[in-house]
Amino acid sequence: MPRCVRSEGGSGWPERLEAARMWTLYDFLESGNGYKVRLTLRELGRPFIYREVDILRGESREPWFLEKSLVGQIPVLELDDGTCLSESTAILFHIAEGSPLLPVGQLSRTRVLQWMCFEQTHVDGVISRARFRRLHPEAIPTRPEEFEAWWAQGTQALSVLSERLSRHDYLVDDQFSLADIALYAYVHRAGEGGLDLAAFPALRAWFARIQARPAYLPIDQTPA
Ligand SMILES: N[C@@H](CCC(=O)N[C@@H](CS)C(=O)NCC(=O)O)C(=O)O
Repeated sequence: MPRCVRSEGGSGWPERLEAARMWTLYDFLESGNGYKVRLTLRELGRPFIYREVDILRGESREPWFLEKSLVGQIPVLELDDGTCLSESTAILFHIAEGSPLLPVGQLSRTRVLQWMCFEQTHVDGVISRARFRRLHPEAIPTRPEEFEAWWAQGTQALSVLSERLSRHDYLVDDQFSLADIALYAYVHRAGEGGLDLAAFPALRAWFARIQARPAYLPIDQTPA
């Protein structure tokens, strides 16, 4: 696991002292993967330093950031001892241990992980990709048939989620958990990727339940 070199984020000693006490999240505001970590830290009531990394201009591939993330991707959570964690699923599991967001029962924990794996397979790289390419058409040229494939696969994923959420308030054990955070992050913005959420009232009701939580923070709002 890479250890972080504190070469960025302030040169004065008071800032370095502050950074030594606080966790730092390296993130990109519109990223759903980063947003999962932001929402989880808020739910846990854990203060953190938010550090924007401009992935559009390649900042995530600069040497200082590659010391924190071997693959050059956000999110990265730098712990107070300099340890850097990558991959949103792993970060969420690490920080939520012992909290109500991660159930203790073996089967319930496995169900949480199951939904998070579902997200990485059927939502991230599908809905997230359609969204990114629509929001930034200049970044990577996209053929119409690529969008068609993402919309078909993404709609299938929305149907699977909707089937569960038309019968239950939350994804696992009717309790809000990491699974809900992980899936909510990209699914509630699926419309930006060109997917139609109108046909999924159970998903929209689930969005409203999550948005009513006291710790909620919209994806486009920089953490204070
Ligand atoms: N599986 C990873 C995916 C991380 C990822 O795709 N990060 C994107 C932003 S959402 C990124 O950093 N892209 C910039 C790049 O690849 O250069 C996770 O869940 O954290």
